[in-house]
Amino acid sequence: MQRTLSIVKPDGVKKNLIGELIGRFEKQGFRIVALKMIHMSKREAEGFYIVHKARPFYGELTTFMSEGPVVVMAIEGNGVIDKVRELMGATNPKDAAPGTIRADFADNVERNIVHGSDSAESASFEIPYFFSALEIVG
Ligand code: DAT
Ligand code: MG
Repeated sequence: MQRTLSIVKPDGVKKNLIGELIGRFEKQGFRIVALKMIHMSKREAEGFYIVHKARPFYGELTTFMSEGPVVVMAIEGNGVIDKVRELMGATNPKDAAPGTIRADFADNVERNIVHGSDSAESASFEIPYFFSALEIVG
């Protein structure tokens, strides 16, 4: 059984897509095992995206991720990491396959609605970044 970390980003929350995104994950048979709404500070967003520190878009990305509330969730299921990435679509909505979350709802590469861990290694950093063991249900 695998777990991934997903985020409804500030643009997704503003567009009232929280239920839409959770619904797409649940329809796959995955279980939400942790969930909360938070408004990250710039510093907290910088910590989450620390792997992208050297990228030219790091400043804009972390300003965007702290511009409003987000919904963070841990999702559990067989193959959930890759499946959530598939449901999200490519990082740039212009390249995202039809019917994916980003193709359906994202304005551009910087404001692309959703995050999902890209590997088991990433998930093992990202889930505990937001949730303690006590906040994740078995
Ligand atoms: P993903 O979110 O698909 O895992 P990523 O980890 O490469 O993509 O990048 C994290 C976020 O950073 C991405 O969702 C949006 C932003 N980003 C990525 N590439 C970008 C670019 N070329 N210009 C602006 N923002 C970018
Ligand atoms: Mg990524």
